[in-house]
Parts: sequence; C-alpha cells; structure tokens
Amino acid sequence: MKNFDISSIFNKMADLLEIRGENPFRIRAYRKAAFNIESLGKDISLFSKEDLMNVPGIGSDLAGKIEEYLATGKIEAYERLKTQVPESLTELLGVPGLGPKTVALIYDRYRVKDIAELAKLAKEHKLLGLPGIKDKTEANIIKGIEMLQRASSRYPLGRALPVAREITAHLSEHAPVGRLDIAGSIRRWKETIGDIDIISTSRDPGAVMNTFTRMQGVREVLMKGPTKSSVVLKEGIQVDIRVVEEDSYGAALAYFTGSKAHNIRLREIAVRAGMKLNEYGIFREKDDKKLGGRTEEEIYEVLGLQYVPPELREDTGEVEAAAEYSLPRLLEPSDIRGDLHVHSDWSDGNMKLGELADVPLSMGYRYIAVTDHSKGLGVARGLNEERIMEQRKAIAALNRKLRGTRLLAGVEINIRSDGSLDFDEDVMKGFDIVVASVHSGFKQSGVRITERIVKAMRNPYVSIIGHPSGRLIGERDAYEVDMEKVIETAAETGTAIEINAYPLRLDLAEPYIRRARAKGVSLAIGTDSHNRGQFGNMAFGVSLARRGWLEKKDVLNTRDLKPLLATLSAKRRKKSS
Ligand code: DGT
Ligand code: CA
Ligand code: CA
Ligand code: ZN
Repeated sequence: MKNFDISSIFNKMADLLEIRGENPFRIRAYRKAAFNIESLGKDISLFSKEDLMNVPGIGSDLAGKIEEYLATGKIEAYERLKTQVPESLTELLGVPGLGPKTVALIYDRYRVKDIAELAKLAKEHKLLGLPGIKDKTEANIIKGIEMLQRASSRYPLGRALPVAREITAHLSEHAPVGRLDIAGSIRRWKETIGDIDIISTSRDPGAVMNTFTRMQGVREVLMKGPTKSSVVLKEGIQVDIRVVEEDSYGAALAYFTGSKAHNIRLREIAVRAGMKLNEYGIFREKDDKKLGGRTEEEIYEVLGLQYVPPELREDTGEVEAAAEYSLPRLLEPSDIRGDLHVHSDWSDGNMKLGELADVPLSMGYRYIAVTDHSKGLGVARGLNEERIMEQRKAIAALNRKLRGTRLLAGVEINIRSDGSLDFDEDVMKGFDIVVASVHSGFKQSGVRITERIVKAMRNPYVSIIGHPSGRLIGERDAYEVDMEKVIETAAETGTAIEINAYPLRLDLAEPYIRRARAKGVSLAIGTDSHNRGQFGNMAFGVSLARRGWLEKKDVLNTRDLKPLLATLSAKRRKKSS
C-alpha cells in the first residue's frame, strides 16, 4: 500500500517546514493528514479525489498532492522543499528533547546532517555556547539519542502487520508457494515487532527467493540463500523468509513463531520425555525416529500438551496450564456482538450516522455505540448538551428503521483534570452507554491522575473507562496511572475497562488485562473508529484480549443487546438502591 509512503512524505514535509519556522497551521495540516492516512485501513491508491477529500484533514490541495504522488511517484512541493532544507535533518527531530528551533540553530552553525554527526558534536561539547544550549541541554541531547537508538529498532504491530500481509499476498500471487504463514512476534500479535518472519513450502524454493528479494520496496538484500533470505524494506523493517519441507512445516512454524522463551520450555519437556524437538520435527532421542512435525498440533500432542494458541506463547504460565489441559477457552472474533467506541462526523469522525447504521449488519454485529466526543474536547469538535439531544433524536429515528440491529446512543465523555465530567446527571441519564476518557493533563502526577480516573468511575453513569493508560505505541508513554487501583475500583463499582483496539493504542496492555480478569472486571473492546476502514481493527482488540487470556464471558461486547443493556443499567441501579 502507498499509504505509508504518502503519510511519511507528509510528515517529512511538516518536519522540514517546522525547521524553516513556517506557519504552524500549515505544519499541523500536514501532520493531521498523515495521521489520518495511516489510520485509513484501506489502500489509498483505490481512492477517487472525492473519497480523498472525505478523509478528515484532506482538502483539495492535499488531495491533489496525493493524486500527484499516485500518478508520478513524486510530490513536486516536497522535492522543492528538500533542495532548501536537507531531508536528513528530519531525523534529528526524532531525538526526544530536540525541537525544530534548536535543529535549525545547530544546522546553521555546523551544517550537521545526521544523528551520528550530532552525537559527535554533543560529546565534544561543541553545542555549548549556541544560544539556549547549556550543559543540561547537551546532556539531554545525548540521552535522547541513546533512547532513540533503542526505540527505533522496533515497530508497532499496526504498522508491521499490513506490510507482512502485503508481502504474503505478493508471494502467493507471484511465487510457487504451497503453505505460507507469517510467523514470529506478528503471529503472536505482540504490540511491537522487531522483524517480520515468513515461512512457506514450495516445489521451487529458488523461485521463491527470487520473487522475495526482487519485491518492490526492498531497500537492501542482507542475505540470499537457496531456502532462506533476509531483506530490509524502504521503511527500514527487516523481513526474513524460510522455505521448509512439507513434513516439517508444523515444526518450523512452531519454532519460528516463538517466543524463544516458550520454545525453550517445550524443548525441556521434550528432553525430559526422551525426545528431541527442533525446527524439523519431534524425534525419539534413542533412534531419531520422527514422531511428528507436519502440523503444530502434532507437536503439542506428542509432548502431552494441550495446543497453545500463538497469542499465549510467552512463557507466562501457558506451558503449565497446557500440561494440565486447563488453558482458557479464548475469545474468538465471532463472539463479538458489537463495537462500543465509534465516532461519527458529529465530532471528529468522517462517517454520517446514516452510514454507521449499516455497520452492524456489514460487520455481523447486533449493535454499535455512537460515542462522539463531549464539549470539553474542542479540537475534536466535542458536542454540547444541545447537540447531544439532537444527535439522540437522529439516532432514535435511524433505530426505528433498523431490524435486528441497533445504534446505541453514547458519548466519549471527557474526564476533566479534576475528575469531573462534561455533563450533569440529567444529561448523563439519557445515554445508553458512556465511555469516559482522559484527553488532557497527561503529565499529572500518578496520584492525581489515578484519583481523577477513580472519581470518574464512581459516577454511576460511566459504563467504561476508555483507552485507560493513554499510551500511543512508539510515540507517547502511558500516563503514570496506578492501574492496579483503577482495576480495583472497576471491580468495586461495576465499571468496565476498555481494550482500545486502535493499533497505535492497544490500550490496555495485556498484563493488566490478566489482572482485570482475575478481579472479575469486565473488559469492553472498542475500535475507536473514525472512518469505515477502522472497524476491521476489532481483530487487534480480540487478539490483545486473547493475549490477556480472556474468554467470551470476560468481554462486555460479547453479550447480546438485551443482556448488554441490563449490565449497563445494573451499575446505575446499584447507586439508587
Ligand atoms: P521480534 O522479531 O523481536 O519481534 O520477535 P520474534 O519472536 O519474532 O523473534 P525473531 O524474529 O528473532 O525470531 C523468530 C522466532 O524464531 C522466535 O520467536 C523464536 C525463534 N528463534 C529465534 N532464535 C531462536 C533461538 O536462539 N532459540 C530458539 N529456541 N528459538 C529461536
Ligand atoms: Ca520477528
Ligand atoms: Ca527474524
Ligand atoms: Zn478518546
């Protein structure tokens, strides 16, 4: 997909304009467009100009630039900008604590072009004495560079998975592959990915290697052998491929799915039972007789273990549970009855309510909750009381026409910095469902932000706490909330906690999901969709729930409409009784 190419050009244009000190509105426009393109969930090259202009933040100017890129592979304005400011400077902006003004300053004085040169200057204390740069600034720059070098080696799953799928689609079409799977951390749905691992069978492995190393988008071939190769893509992601024999496929798939820690545990069990386990199969130690390896199921069976779904293979108790055949019966995508976090064009989404009314049917759901932002979130065009009343009427009118599906009238209400909410009780009463979220004051102390969320949970009308940690993977850390306390309060008040399925959020992280489950807290999976392409992100939420060992009963939106509504009103009744 060209989505990534275009969004990264827009982000780079914003960076370059920022270094030049240009108009902040223009800069923000490029960033917003880049963000929305990345979260489209659909191939942008299939969009008409009109479709493009329907994406929030894209007007005719940016739509024109996108069309230009799709037609010519270039954006003239970007090419021009690069002649004025070296593109490599954008790299420097990625250093935490280094802003555009300082980058411009350092560039003007020393003509530095990349991070290596910057690190050298900082270590030689050559930055000292430039306006505004003190000892501490310099030390922070060095620290920032180190942090960046650690972080940039991993990619968010939401970015790596579409790339991996594109590669397997390309191989299925253009290479003589038999079986073909994405393995490694992607198959386990880990939230960040070191590299992409692919395995396959083939009657002609050499042809697969050729197709693989000659794919469009390959920047560098690291290694090309007869049955395995590694490449680096333009985005910087490494991809490994191996072709294996048909009757070792299960063993290879298990081996390359990992995790390494899980594999080590399996091998220990094999050894204790007088067997040997490797990527070729499982063998009897004394005479090397092959006992299995064609399928993964066979391997677990020979080891006397229950089959372990990939999402659980982290050596966090799954091997012990599999030995007792007591693994949870994990949530399945087909268990989901609806989506509990959705935005329309009444706030910052781009779908009309009328379009949303079709979503339950097309997704195989019973309901979706319309949860637009509340008035406190001005940047997202949050709704005031009056608009909420209008929206409820519009939703009721649509519901009168729906058969078997339903739009729930909800809100994503802003938790203000003191823990109060945007609406009074009489307005709150009228919602079917209320998601309450923090959208500001991320830097508050752990104590304050925890109190703030706890206070919101004590409101009888708050059904769900949205994106509970506030993290954006690879971009923003979680706020310092005491999640244990949030989980306890959720249990006590009957509030659900969201698993936000938006790929850059994946919020709640799985250790907390497991804690919440242990405390009997209900989890609510929501996609936070702002456009139609994002409903498919439910798969990320379901897999994250599975990584957190959740079963159908632990998830609020596996309930049918009536039991869902009954659960939601139970919390309200608790208060009045
Ligand atoms: P990543 O790429 O860092 O997100 O994580 P993985 O799990 O995809 O790791 P990767 O790509 O290094 O290797 C893929 C799988 O291959 C890994 O999950 C388990 C297996 N593997 C790799 N190296 C070893 C090893 O030294 N011992 C064992 N038992 N398995 C290994
Ligand atoms: Ca990997
Ligand atoms: Ca690998
Ligand atoms: Zn939100």
